[in-house]
Amino acid sequence: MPIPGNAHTPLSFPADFLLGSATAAYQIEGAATEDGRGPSIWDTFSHTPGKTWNADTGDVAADHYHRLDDDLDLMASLGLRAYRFSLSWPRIQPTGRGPANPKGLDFYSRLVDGLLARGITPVATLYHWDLPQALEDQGGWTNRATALAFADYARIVGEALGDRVAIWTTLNEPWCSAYLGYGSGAHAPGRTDGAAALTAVHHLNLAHGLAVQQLRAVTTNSPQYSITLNFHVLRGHGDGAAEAVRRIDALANRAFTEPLLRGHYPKDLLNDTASVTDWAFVQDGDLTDIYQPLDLLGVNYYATTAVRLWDGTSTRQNNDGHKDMGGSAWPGSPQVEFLPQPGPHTAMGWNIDPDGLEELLLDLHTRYPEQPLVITENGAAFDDHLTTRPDDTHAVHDPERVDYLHRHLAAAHRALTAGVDLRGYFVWSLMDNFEWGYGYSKRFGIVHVDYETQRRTLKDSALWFRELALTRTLPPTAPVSAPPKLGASRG
Ligand code: GCO
Repeated sequence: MPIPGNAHTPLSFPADFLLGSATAAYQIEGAATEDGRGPSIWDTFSHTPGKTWNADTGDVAADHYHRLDDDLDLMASLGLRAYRFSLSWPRIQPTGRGPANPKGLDFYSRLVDGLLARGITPVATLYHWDLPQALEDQGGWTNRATALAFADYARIVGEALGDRVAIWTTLNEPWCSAYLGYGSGAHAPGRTDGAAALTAVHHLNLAHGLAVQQLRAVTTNSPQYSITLNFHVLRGHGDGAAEAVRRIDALANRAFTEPLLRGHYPKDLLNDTASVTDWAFVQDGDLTDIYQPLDLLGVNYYATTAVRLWDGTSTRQNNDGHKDMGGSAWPGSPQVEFLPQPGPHTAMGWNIDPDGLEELLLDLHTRYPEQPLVITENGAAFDDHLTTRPDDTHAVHDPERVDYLHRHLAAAHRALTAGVDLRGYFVWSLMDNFEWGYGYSKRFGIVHVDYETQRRTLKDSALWFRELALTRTLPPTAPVSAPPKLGASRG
């Protein structure tokens, strides 16, 4: 049988389907103390010994802040139709409150103008985890005031860019901000308190709802509004499989989708977590604020998660795909354990399961049939090797990444064909970057970054993605070996 999408059965995406790439401010920008930027929780965390691989920080990262024009040209050379980036809150409000820093806003204004000048649709995320440290010092996402401050920040950004940004995303993966940041301790600010994590869940949901309202009030170009969630696609094992799946689905998925898209918290979530918190932080009117119509729901997908009910005697397994920093990302559900999964795996140790993406899209379409979806992240880290050609140009042959992307795009296409209202696909990531707790040890880019020289080199996956973006048809998976016509290696 031919592989779907090969030369025999080309798979085409609709003319208005957004094919782009994604990044996040702290992961690529660098310039951490320049032009008035204040410290974020990720500056503090990464500078704390033992928190990141090799004590890596985002101080320089991919130096995107200083290489904006070259990076914009790079995107154009890849034929990208859309670019998903995030804004650094502490670049715009150094302490998370007060007047805007004009230099911070100016950077993003130039970015948006540069995208539009190259025919690339700007997709802006307000928050990809870099909370101003000054707000964390007052409790961070456990403090309701942070949600109100976020609404002010949204208004400032909306007033500055609300005539040009096409798609606004309030938050990226609030699951990570809440449960990894305040529960497991794997992410900044590194707290390990289950009640704090659930409090953060609610304040993040509230921040989203308030921000959408602020953006709506000030934007002038009829943009689309969205939030991006990292869904857990669950595989249940053993006798209590259904119960294990239900509990983790409530904490990881429905704790966000139900308030955002249905205006209430799931009853089973409140019951499961009753020994941890009474949810008194949910105030009258909050759910009305949170429940805002969304034009798009952003879906991030990398791998599946395997769970079963722990028998209480053997050593509890904790293979949930994130660094173990002592705390639990699963408040109220210590009876669920996370199992290792069969390969193949990426360099993150995450299993490769494209069917999980198709299932997720179909499941969301069934649960929320009115809701258009967009894949805002999908991609893979592999151990890439830079090779030098005889003519001194460089290449990275990454057939595993091409294969990963191909299979996931084919899965997305199957969902589209089955009737899912899927509007686009953004590969994570445009370029190698600071992979949070893993520092620079994991490379997710379709463009290779040499961190010594900041030279950019298109990997074979970038050339493959360019063909996809230009033709809107899945190209064959065979590794691209011919030297690229444009920008193979950028200094
Ligand atoms: C996330 C974030 C990205 C990551 C990527 C790979 O999903 O964790 O949005 O910032 O870098 O997902 O882990």
